[in-house]
This record gives sequence, structure tokens and C-alpha cells, in this order.
Amino acid sequence: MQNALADEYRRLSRDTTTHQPLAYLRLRRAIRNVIQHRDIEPGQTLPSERDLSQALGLSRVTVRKAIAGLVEEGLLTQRHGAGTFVAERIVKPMSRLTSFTEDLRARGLHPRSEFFERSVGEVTPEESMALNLSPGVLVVRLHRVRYAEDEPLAIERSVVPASVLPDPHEVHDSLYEALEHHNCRPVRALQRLRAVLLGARQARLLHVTTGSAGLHIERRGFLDDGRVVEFTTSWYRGDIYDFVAELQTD
Ligand code: 16G
Repeated sequence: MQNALADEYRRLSRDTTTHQPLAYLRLRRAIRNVIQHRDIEPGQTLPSERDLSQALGLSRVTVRKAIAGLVEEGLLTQRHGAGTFVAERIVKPMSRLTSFTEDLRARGLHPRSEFFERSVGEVTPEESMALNLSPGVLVVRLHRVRYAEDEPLAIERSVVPASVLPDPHEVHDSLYEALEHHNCRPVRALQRLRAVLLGARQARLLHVTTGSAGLHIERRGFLDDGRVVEFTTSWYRGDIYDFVAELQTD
């Protein structure tokens, strides 16, 4: 693994198209790439700070700074006295507005969706409250199971104004990619999360036993001008996901 990382770091140092002058950012990119390419698997240990600094000719401060950023992003975890590992559980920082697809790709996993529903219809009273829409307006509804390879990780039901995304079949795997095509990817979101016990149908779809722990999350995503662009209700598997928030005093 150390060789793969050293090769990737050197490749990035030579690459003039993506040249990143700051060594710690270059190393961070190299670590991210080897995780994405699966040269290092979840649960495996990263070479020690000292080994990395020697192999790459970098100071330990630089190596530490590169690693700290990836720990914050949730790609790496640190255990006191045991070293730094590629995170096994999916750690999602609550402060970053990312999509399911991006979260999984960052870990070298292949995300995909299986749809139960992709339809257009008149907004319901609940949806109109959540999306700030007037009665009678059309919305697109997506209901799907989200997978990493063949492993189901979440169930999601998204509602999007049809004025933003007229055709639900534009969404293949990623809703945010489709919204991006219309220049309507949310830039801010409000999210509410609570613990739930998964019911029989949800548990069956997620390949866990009925009554397993799940996370019920509602997200309202906003455009720059304040319009609500998505209202998504998700049920994430509690045995795989960690949601992490950074807190600061005022
Ligand atoms: C995440 C979001 C969900 C969003 C989806 C878009 C959480 C809890 N939920 O699952 O609100 O609609 O990503 O992902 O993070 P996509 O672009 O891969 O469809």
C-alpha cells in the first residue's frame, strides 16, 4: 500500500494539469485516490506518519496536516496508540452538503439506485408545506433503494418541483447530478435526523432484521435564491452510517 501511495503522490507531483503546489493537499489527494482505487481497503491501516514522511521526503507536520483533513472528512479514522485506518463505517460529516453518490465514490464504492417510483403528480398538502409550493403545482417523485455495489444502504423518497426537474427519468443514479444539469443543485440544506427501528418492509429492502436500528433523515435543500429544490426523506442503515457534526462555541 505504501508503494501505491508513494507512486500516486509522485504522479500528482509530476502532473502539470492538476498541479497542486501545497504538499499536504497533494498528499491528501493521493490518499483519497488510493482509497478510491481500492489500493487500500476499509479497515486497513495507513503507514505511520514517520514512514510516510521518510518515503515521500515530507516533514511530519505536512503528513499530519494531510491526514487530519481526511479524518475530518470521515475517510480515515484514528485510534489512540493503534494508528490511522481507512474508515469501515461510512462517516458522513453533517456540515457538508454532499450526495449519496459522492459519498460512496469517495470511498471507492460503486453507488446505484433501484427505483420503485419515478413519477410526476400534483403536490400533496404535506409536500406543498415542505417545498413552499402552491396547491396544484406539479412535482416529481422518486422512491428508491440506494446501493453500494449489491449492498442496500438506504431507502429514499425525494420530491422535487417539476419546474426545476421536469422529467423524473432524467435521474439515473444521482438526483444531484440531474439537478446540476439544470443549474439547480442545492447550495444549503436543513436536515432533521432521528433514530428509528426499521419496520418489516424497510428491513427486508435493506437486508437487515426487522427492528434493526435505522436513521430517519429529512432534508430540505435550498437554491441560492431561497427556493426549496428538494424534500427528501431517507432511512439509512444504522449499522453502517455515522453522522458526525463539528460543534463550536460562539
Ligand atoms: C443523500 C441525501 C439526500 C439527497 C441524496 C442525493 C442524506 C441524509 N440525504 O442521500 O437528501 O437527495 O443524497 O444523492 O445525506 P444522489 O445525488 O446520489 O441521488
